[in-house]
Amino acid sequence: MIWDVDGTLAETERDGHRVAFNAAFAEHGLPWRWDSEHYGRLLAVAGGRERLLHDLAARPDAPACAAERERLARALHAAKNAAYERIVAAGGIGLRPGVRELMDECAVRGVPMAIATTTGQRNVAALLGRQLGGDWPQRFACVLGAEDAPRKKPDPQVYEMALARLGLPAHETMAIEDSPAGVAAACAAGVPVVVTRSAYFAAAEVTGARAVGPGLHTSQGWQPPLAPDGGAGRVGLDCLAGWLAAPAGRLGAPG
Ligand code: XBP
Ligand code: MG
Repeated sequence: MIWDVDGTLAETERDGHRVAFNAAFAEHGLPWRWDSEHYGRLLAVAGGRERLLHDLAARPDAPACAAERERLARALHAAKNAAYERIVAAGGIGLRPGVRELMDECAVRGVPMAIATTTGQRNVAALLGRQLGGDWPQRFACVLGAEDAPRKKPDPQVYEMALARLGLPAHETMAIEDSPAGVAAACAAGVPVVVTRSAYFAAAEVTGARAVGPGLHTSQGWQPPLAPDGGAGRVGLDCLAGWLAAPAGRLGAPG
């Protein structure tokens, strides 16, 4: 089971990374603030530093020189990550409903888990340490982030590395993702993927996912519809296995 982080394990973007970017701008005495809508548009660019550079390139009051923008983006990104760690360490962002239950089920049934994310290791550790406890790394066979896979999603690098570390062929794994870039990355590595829609990608077109739905906590609103699950009322390993047995499709509309 290969987990994406931002948007999938937790709704980290709007109330975490975005707020932290704004704190970094303020710390640097910059007047810029990203509102929720603007940040939603910027999420088309994967990677916080890359996102920042993309925004700076369009700002008339940002440094005109590309090397200077690079320097500024590095400093702001470091300040953003420090602010993000503070937000999640304070418990400001919980796991999405159903995530913990599926992780626990994986543990009970001996299904190895991996993390494959575009964000950095420290951000993952801050979130999961707070939400799962200090022994959280023991739950995962590998945790791969920006430092391990510098080519960001939709590049399949992080998924290819996860397969190598798990020592499994792609068809024996699956990914849980929330964004079109994440789905594209998993698909390009041959990893079957199920989408739990996050706030920012609630209506995004998703191509190649085995199933798309509102979250792991519910058996309602999934496309294709959930097979009877014995009354658990959530998405468990048996439901996921049923979807994986079906061919990939084009599941665009929100379920
Ligand atoms: C989502 C991203 C990340 C985060 C910010 O990653 O694109 O860039 O928005 O984190 P995923 P950084 O969905 O793959 O977990 O600033 O550390 O990049
Ligand atoms: Mg994501």
